[in-house]
Amino acid sequence: MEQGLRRVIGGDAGVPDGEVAGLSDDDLLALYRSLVLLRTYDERSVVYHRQGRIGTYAIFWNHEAMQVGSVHALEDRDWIFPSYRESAIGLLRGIPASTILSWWRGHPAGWWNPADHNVASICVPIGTHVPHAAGLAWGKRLNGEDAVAIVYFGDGATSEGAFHEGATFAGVLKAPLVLLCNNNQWAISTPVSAQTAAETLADKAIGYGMPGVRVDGADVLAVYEATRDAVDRARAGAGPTFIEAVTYRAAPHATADDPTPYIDPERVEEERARECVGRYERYLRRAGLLSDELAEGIKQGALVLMRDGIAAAEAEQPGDPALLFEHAFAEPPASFGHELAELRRVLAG
Ligand SMILES: Cc1ncc(C[n+]2csc(CCOP(=O)(O)OP(=O)(O)O)c2C)c(N)n1
Ligand SMILES: [Mg+2]
Repeated sequence: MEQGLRRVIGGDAGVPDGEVAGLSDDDLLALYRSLVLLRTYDERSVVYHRQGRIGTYAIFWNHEAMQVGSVHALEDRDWIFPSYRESAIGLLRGIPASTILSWWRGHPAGWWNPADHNVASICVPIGTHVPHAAGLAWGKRLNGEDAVAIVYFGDGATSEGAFHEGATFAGVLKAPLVLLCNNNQWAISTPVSAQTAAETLADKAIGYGMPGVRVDGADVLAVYEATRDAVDRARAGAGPTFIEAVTYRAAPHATADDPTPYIDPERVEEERARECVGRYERYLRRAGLLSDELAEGIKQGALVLMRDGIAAAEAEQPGDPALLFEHAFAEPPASFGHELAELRRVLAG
């Protein structure tokens, strides 16, 4: 494991546990509930995929800590811009599991109004949501609101033009934005060493005139603390921060990927042994905050939520094909009329 990363959770090889000022015991347990919720969502989704109940799925196993730690550092008025790797992050804002499962089923019940939960649509094109998040953050500031935005993207996204444009824009305009890069070491089969010649991704921040912070992305408390600092800074008008959460993708890129030709199985095993949910669970047990009974109850609750979620998603009636044509244009082009009629004719035939 790399040295020089911001960390709070100890426990390995005699490293003492730290603490985060301002977090109560209830807050610490809330972080655990969120971790278990996301872990359960992810593990069940892989099963649902194998059973043919959802489509191709982007696994986020071992990335739960960077998602949970950062979301817990936000206020509800702050906006979240997820990539496909954070597809279920809206669960932490109250979006039902059935909605997100419907998204992976390609069903319109999986679309939500971003303004309902301040969670933008899941972004599949790499990095294109970085300028969107920068623009929204800047707009909030222009409106005199004190909301901030956070945008999630991967190590591979830092090579994209859209990332550069969004980061430049946010830096110059001092937009209240947190750029949270999940450096999981891989962009499908491209290792981060082929992605950049920079020593760290956080080093890129200096070129955009913003602080760059490196944190252990499998340490939920360290991510929380680093994000809270960045959010405070953004809210105070001091501008954006780039956070590099150093993680490891201990699962395939997605259910459609076979990583065996390019991955080092020993490294994967090592990373699986120190995965982020178990690390935090042991931290809470050392602190005397988590009993077997409480942990079991939280896990069972998450499983029930998933079972109900997939049942509700599967109970949806087929979507109206007209929805394909809605929401894209404020003033739809005239051609949509006959194109929809043609689609209905094809589907009926
Ligand atoms: C603009 C664009 N180019 C290419 C792709 C194909 N693609 C899907 S995932 C991926 C790798 C992205 O890696 P990274 O940014 O590190 O994110 P991770 O998948 O590791 O979370 C690529 C190239 C895409 N979705 N969008
Ligand atoms: Mg990556």
